Amino acid sequence: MRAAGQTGRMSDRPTAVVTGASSGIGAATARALAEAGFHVVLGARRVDRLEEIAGEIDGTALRLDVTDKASVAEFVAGVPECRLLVNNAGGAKGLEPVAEADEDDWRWMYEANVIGTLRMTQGLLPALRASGDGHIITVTSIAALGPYDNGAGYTGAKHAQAMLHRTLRGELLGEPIRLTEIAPGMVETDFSLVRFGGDREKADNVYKGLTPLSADDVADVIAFAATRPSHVNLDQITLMPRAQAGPGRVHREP
Ligand code: 8X3
Repeated sequence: MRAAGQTGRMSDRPTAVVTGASSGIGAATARALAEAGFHVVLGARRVDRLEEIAGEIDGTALRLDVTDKASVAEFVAGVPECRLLVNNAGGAKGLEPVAEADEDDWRWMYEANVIGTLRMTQGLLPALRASGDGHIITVTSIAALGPYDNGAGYTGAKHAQAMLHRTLRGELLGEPIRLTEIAPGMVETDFSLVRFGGDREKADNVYKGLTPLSADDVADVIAFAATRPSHVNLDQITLMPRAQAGPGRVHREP
């Protein structure tokens, strides 16, 4: 991999910001990027978890709630330099048909996935520009590629997040900023536990009878995209377990 070397004020290493870094794909990405030579600024609400990971990888832990405008402003003020932004924070709540969908769940999904990505991107764009070699990686989902039954709140939010990200590819053309969308399928993290409001059995059933992706599998791909030469833009990467052919299309061993 290309060594990610450039001098910055926060560290001798280039700075990467990872949102939602206290667990799952975010935590694994923070570790993988540190391994690739970045100084990682980890953002999430659970600061104790962040500090643990930051301690392991010589990174920086900063409290961040992407659904709160003031929290994002405070976070951004603590990041004077940034070469890479990984928009990872977000998630799903609920899995109901539209007829029964919960308005508060939908509101949260739009706030976390869409407005959160908008705020982080707006906040760090000046620093990404100033780096002279910026990169925005947004973790969307296969839910950003088409609809699936009972998923309209999440697929709608992920489509909107993806449109924000993909629109930037054109708007920033000519500037030294790359854009990569990562669209994972089934990844075994807290994702389903959050989606089902803490129902462990329901969450475990999602991954039963197949080998899902791990957070590390996704983090590997993110680190790969981040360490290509500056003129190489990986626009969109979709990754799923071998046993998955699309949303809800899986092969399970008995
Ligand atoms: C998670 C993948 O298929 O549950 O983003 O929507 S899926």
